[in-house]
Amino acid sequence: MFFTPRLGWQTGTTAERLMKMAVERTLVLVKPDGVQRGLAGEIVGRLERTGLRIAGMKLLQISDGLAARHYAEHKGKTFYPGLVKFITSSPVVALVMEGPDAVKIVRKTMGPTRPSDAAPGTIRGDLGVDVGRNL
Ligand code: 3AN
Repeated sequence: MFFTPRLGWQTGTTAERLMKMAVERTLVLVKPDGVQRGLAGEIVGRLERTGLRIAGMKLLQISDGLAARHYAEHKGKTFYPGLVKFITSSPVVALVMEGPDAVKIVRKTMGPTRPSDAAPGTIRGDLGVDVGRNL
């Protein structure tokens, strides 16, 4: 027997397949624009309705140091200073979503980084404004 919130109790070969699937955890930040626009509940709700489990969640003021570590891969890019300034400008909602294939499921639910590339039905496709304010 194997349980996931997405699929419920599974037995037999399905359970064996699920047990072999890595249960992943992924960090999600609802950025300052999402919190200020009053969309935190909507975004968390959409992620929760995928069937993934909220393993942790808190309202967090990101420091310059934490922003630098989190966005280290973008250091040197033209948008980096603006990105750090924006992410540290007011609180974010930080959450950890957990479940089989959590990384892929969260990415699909959020949509691509650029809202103009994001399909309707995704968080960014429905609610995102531009790449610098993509929730
Ligand atoms: P995602 O948020 O989809 O995981 P990342 O990690 O590649 O995307 O980028 C982090 C953040 O950097 C994005 N959420 C976005 O706000 C900003 N960003 C990424 N690419 C650009 C860009 N070309 N111009 C401006 N901001 C960008």
